[in-house]
Formats: sequence, structure tokens, C-alpha cells
Amino acid sequence: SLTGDVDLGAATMPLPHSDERRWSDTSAYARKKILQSWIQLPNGNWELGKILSTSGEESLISLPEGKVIKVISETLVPANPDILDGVDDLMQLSYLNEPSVLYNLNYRYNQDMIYTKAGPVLVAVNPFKEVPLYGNRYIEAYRKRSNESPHVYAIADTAIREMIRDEVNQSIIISGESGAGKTETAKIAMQYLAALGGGSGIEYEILKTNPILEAFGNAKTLRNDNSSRFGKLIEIHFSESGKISGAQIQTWERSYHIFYQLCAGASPALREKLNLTSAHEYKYLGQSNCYSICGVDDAERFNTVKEALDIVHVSKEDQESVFAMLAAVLWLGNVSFTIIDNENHVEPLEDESLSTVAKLIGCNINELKLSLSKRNMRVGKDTIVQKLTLPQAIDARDALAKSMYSCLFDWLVEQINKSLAVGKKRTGRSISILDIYGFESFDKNSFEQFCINYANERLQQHFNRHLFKLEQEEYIQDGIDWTRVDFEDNQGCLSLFEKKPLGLLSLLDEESTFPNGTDLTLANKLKQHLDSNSCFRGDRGKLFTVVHYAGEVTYETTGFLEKNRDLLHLDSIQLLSSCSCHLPQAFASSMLIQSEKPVVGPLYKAGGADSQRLSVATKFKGQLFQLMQRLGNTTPHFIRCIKPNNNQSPGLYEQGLVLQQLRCCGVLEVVRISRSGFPTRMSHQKFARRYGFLLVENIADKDPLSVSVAILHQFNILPEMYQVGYTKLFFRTGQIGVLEDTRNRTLHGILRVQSYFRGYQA
Ligand code: AOV
Ligand code: MG
Repeated sequence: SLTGDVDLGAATMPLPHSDERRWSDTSAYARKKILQSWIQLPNGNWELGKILSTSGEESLISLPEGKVIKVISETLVPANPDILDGVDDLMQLSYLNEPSVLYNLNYRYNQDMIYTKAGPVLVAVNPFKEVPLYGNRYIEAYRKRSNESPHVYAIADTAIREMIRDEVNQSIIISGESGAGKTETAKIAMQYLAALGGGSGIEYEILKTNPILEAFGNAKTLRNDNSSRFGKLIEIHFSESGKISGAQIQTWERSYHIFYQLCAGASPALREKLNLTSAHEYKYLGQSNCYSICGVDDAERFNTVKEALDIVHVSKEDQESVFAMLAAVLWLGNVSFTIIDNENHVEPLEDESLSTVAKLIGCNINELKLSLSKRNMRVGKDTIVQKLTLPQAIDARDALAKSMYSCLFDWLVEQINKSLAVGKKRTGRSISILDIYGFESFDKNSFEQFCINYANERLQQHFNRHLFKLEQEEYIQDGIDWTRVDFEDNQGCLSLFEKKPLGLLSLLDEESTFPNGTDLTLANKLKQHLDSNSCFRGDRGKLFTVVHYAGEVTYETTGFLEKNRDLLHLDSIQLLSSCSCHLPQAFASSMLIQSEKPVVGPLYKAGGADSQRLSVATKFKGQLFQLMQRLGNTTPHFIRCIKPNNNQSPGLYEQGLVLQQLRCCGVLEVVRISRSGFPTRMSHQKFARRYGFLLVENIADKDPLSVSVAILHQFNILPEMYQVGYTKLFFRTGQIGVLEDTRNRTLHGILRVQSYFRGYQA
């Protein structure tokens, strides 16, 4: 059932007993007055029902199809009055519970209003179709602030204004799961920044980095036809006059439309030079058995990429070297092996694949053969040569292909950065856009999810601390007693990952250095050292569970050690540095530089030379810290992308799926944080004007503050449910709903009486 963990606010609200949780929005008084309630159907979805009557423990509810059901009053979840349907900020909802949040987003989504605010956060629900919300007319409207509905443009606009006003760097942090719309959203934000900061022409170059990075960094996956296989931070710099002066891109982890585009779009001359055949012939491309994407012309895209490369000043020669490296990677995948002795050692077959690779990277074919069949190991002061078995040789080959590709990607990003170079850095006038993979929780979770979720845990802390600060500022400004607000943080979970020497990452690295370490010994080690940690639970066998902010995730250690060890052999790096072409040489030196960074501990005790290289998790952590440092100096703006269905189809809104994402991307956390404070705010004037007529006493010449206080008393609003600030009244969630219902009923009554009299007169 979805209700099991419905109320994230429970931990912070001082409530008598846990069954009261759902009612945490309401006082006992309010409970009697609620008109509508959410009813959870057996399939988990919520439906709106009218409360016909409540007697003791039970209530009678009428459902939309006319059915009347009896339910236990305790299970009712109050719904908001109709006037709040489709409000553009979830914080305006009087009852901030999950079904109300879900309903409000759905209500808007059905009308193509895909953007909604949750306090300071923008929620974007993927429409999976073109929606008429973009382009110059809209950009103009947001620039003039004549359109105030939530939008990526509005976020980008605020970022620009705050950058100029405060001279503080800004960031726009976009997250969400695969296919939720992060990359599209990032492009929409860039479009706005380019339009407002345009003039120098560099904005055109910046926009053109998108097709290049998508060609080299995106791939079709089950979840998204254009899935980014890398995280991206693009930092756009502005001059004093607010014009774009340059940009810088940072990326993490990557892969490949470009291979298909190259195979489909290369000219005959290039084909000949690279010995290219069709995509079907390459083993690396055939693994998914999918050679085309619906509605995408790879050959045409290839030309777009070449044009974009021209625009960001990558020379024709360099472009050709890039394509040669791509072809080398493809051919490397086709290299096969034969067994050469009775100990199952292998050697690459000397065929077209092997010779083409050697030719493309410019190395001696024998050296290539050697590096794919042997490995130099240092034991003490001696070097011994180990022959490789088939699985080892395949690993060596794939590791070489992968690292060549990743170096190629980094090299390309470096060239783009040179082209977009910013003269003076850290100007206080930059806006960074972060497009990063969101929290993941599958049936089976492995090393990748472990790293991604760790990163998201860090980003979540950044998010929480920012919200906390915003809230605090507002309370302090209005003279509110801050101590009565209680926020939780996720530091506990982060410490579980980062603590030394007994944290998840340290223990993982330590086990990776043991030649005899296995997935099972790793799991046992974690259990042995961490079982007392409240964010950790050791499960049977290779399973362990981490209590993340977004929920529990059970990881399986299978493959953890192998994925954490960097498999690239020093032999492969040496091979690349001996090549006559300049790109492989550049790759080799960047791989060596990487390995010179400080190491936590020797990674392979046996393999001396390799011991310099960092573990994957440690590298990941280092990059994450760098990212956090950069974000730490910015004013953040958050956009959370939501995927309403798994079919990439328009108009389909699946409640369960949306709910789970709202939880994972912290939107419910925003709701929880605000609910633990006083989320509803109204100025004394507005409050007095809106509800003053409900007073029985005469208020003719009283000031708004006195009127407000009189209303609070007459309606018996409990003192712990509100605070009176200098300019505003602050309420616990749900309080205004009660007054609003009473107001409506009274107005309704007045109208009825009026029409009765009118009828009578006529
Ligand atoms: P992602 O970046 O979040 O996934 P994308 O930004 O690639 O997701 O979006 C996936 C698809 O959703 C796009 O190709 C569009 O078809 C559609 N889409 C997203 N946003 C919009 C929008 N505002 N208007 C129209 N269509 C949209 V991944 O990179 O897989 O995590 O790794
Ligand atoms: Mg993406």
C-alpha cells in the first residue's frame, strides 16, 4: 500500500499517537468540518470522495460514480476545497498531503500546465509531446514578467536577476530519473540565457555544444531514446553588461549515438580511410540489436555534428582524428582471440580487425598483440609477465576500448572549453546548469546505483540546507520563534558512506585491494562493521540495505569489487603512448596524470605499477566533492523533472509512478520541511479582509492585526497552530483550510438567503 509511509512529517510533528499521522494537517475542530476526503482504492490510487456524515469511528463517503462507502474516519485524508484546484504552487494547498499533491499536479498536467512550484522548487512533468510554452514570445513575456506562471524561463530569469543584483554565481540544479526530461529542461534554460545574454555570438556556440555532447554522450536505452550517459555541468559566464562572455563544461561518465551516426553518415572517402563498414558488422553496436531510432536520421545527425564541431572551432584534421578513434574503438570490439597453449592462454587473431586498429591508432601490430595478451606485473623489485586467459584478454580489450572512448570524450570537451574559454574566471557572474542522473531504486541495485544514490544523497543535503536557510531567513525577518521549527538532515546517511575508516566507501576500497576479496567477503565486512549504524542493514548473503532520504534501497555486492577496481592495465597506457597519432598519445598522458593524484591506499598489492591508479569509487567521490565545492559558491535554483509514465507517451499520468519520483527527488521532502514549520503565510491585511466578516463582534474601526487576532480566537485556532509575525500570520498546514471552508459555507448561506429573498420578491 502506498499509505504505509505516507506521512514524512510524522517524525517532526509532536502528535499523540501514530494513527494521528494522517490528520497531522488538521485539528480536532477541523476534522469535523472537512467536506471532502481522499480514499485509497485497492490499486493504490487515490480517489476524491464527499463526506456525507461522520458518526463516532466511521464516516459515510460518496464516491464519484455514486457509490457510497463506509470507512474508518481515521483513514480519511482531507482534500482541499475546490477553489484550490490546480494552484500553481503546492504550498498554497491548505492540506499538504500526498494525494493532494498528486491531484494538483495531475489537474495541471491535463491542461498542459507541466510546470508547478513546490515552494522554491520547480516541478516539471514530462509532456512527451510538444507543448506551446516556448519560443520568443514566451521568452519576452517572462523577461517582462508579464507571465507569472511557473516555468523554466522564470527560474532562468530569477537566476540572471540574482546574479546581477547580488554579484553571486548562480546554479540551476536539474534532477530526475532517466527520461524525466532533465536534458530537455537544461536546453530550455540555456535557450533563455542565450536569448537574454546574447549579442557576442558566443551564445550560438554554446547552444551548438548540445548536438555534439549528445552525439558523443547520449545513447538509446530502454528508458529513453536519447539517454545521457554522462552528468553535465555547464557554467555560462556573463560580462558586466550581462552579456554572455564564455562558458565551461564539465562532464562525468559517457557513451554513444555517434558510432551509428558515423557508420550511417561518413563520406565514401572517410569510409575508405577508416575502413568503415556498416553498423551491423560491429560487435559493440550489435549488442542491443537496435540499429535505428524511430524518427531519427543518423546520417543527417552526423552532418549536424560536423557543422557544430566547425562552429566550436575543432579543425577538420582534428575531426578526422576523432572519427579515426571512433573507428578504432569499433574495430577493437571485433578483435577475437585464439588459444595458444594448454593453460588456456590466448592471443589476438591477426585479422582485418587487429590490423585496422593498429593502423588507425598508429602503432606496431605486434605491440598491440602483446598488450592484448600479456600483462606486466611488478612483484617486489621484479617484473613478471603474466599471460592472459580468454576472459582476462576480453576484459583488457574492453577496458582499452572504454578508456579510449572516455578519453576521446574528455578531449572533445576540452576542445569545446578552449573555444568557449572565459578570460577571467569566478567572476560572480556565472550561471551553471547541472543535468545529473537522479536517485535510482530498482529490483536489483548494483555498484552504479550505489554511486548514483550516494551522489544524490549529497545533492539532497545541499538542497535541504538551502531550503532550511530560506525558511529561516523568512521566519527571522518576520520575528517568528524559530526554535519551534524542527528540521531533519540526512547527515547520518552521508556519514555511513564517507566515514573513515569504517564507512561504506573506505571498506569497499579496502576490500578491493585484497587479491582474495570477493563480493561475499565484502558483504560480510560491511555487515561486521556497520550493523550498528541506523542507516544500514545487513541482509542475507550479498545483500545490504541503505536507508536513503528517498527510501530504503537494497544493494547486491555482485560485481562491486570488479567495477571498483580500475581494470585498465599499465601496458595499455604504454601502448597508447607509443602510438604515432597524436590523439592516442594525448589519451595516454591524461591517463597517467589521473593516476598521479593522491591515493588513499595501494589498490593492487601485487601489481606494483597499477597501484598508482585510483579506485572508481574514490574517483567518483573526488569528482562529487569538486562539484559540491563549485555549487557551494552559488545560489542554487532547483528543478525536479518527473516522468508521468514509462511508455514515453503523452497524456498518461500514473499516480504510483509520480508519487515514487516525488519522494525520490525530494519534492515530498520540501513538503515535509515546510509542513514541520508554518507553511501558510498571509499578511495581516489580507487575513482581516478575507475572514473579518465571519466575526460576531464589531470590528468597524480596528486595525488588521487586532481583527486577525480576534478571528484566531473566535475560531479557536490553537496557539501552537500559528504564530503572529510583524507583517504576516504564519500557520501550520491545514489551518487556513478550516477557515476557508467556514467562509465558503457562510458565503453560500448568504447567497442562498439572497436568492430566496429575490425569488420571494418576484
Ligand atoms: P533525461 O535527460 O531526464 O533522461 P530527456 O531530457 O532526454 O530526459 O527527455 C526525454 C524525452 O522526453 C525527450 O527526448 C523528449 O521527447 C521528452 N521531453 C522532455 N521534456 C520535454 C518538454 N519540455 N517538451 C516536450 N518533450 C519533452 V537520461 O538523460 O535518460 O536521465 O540518462
Ligand atoms: Mg539526459
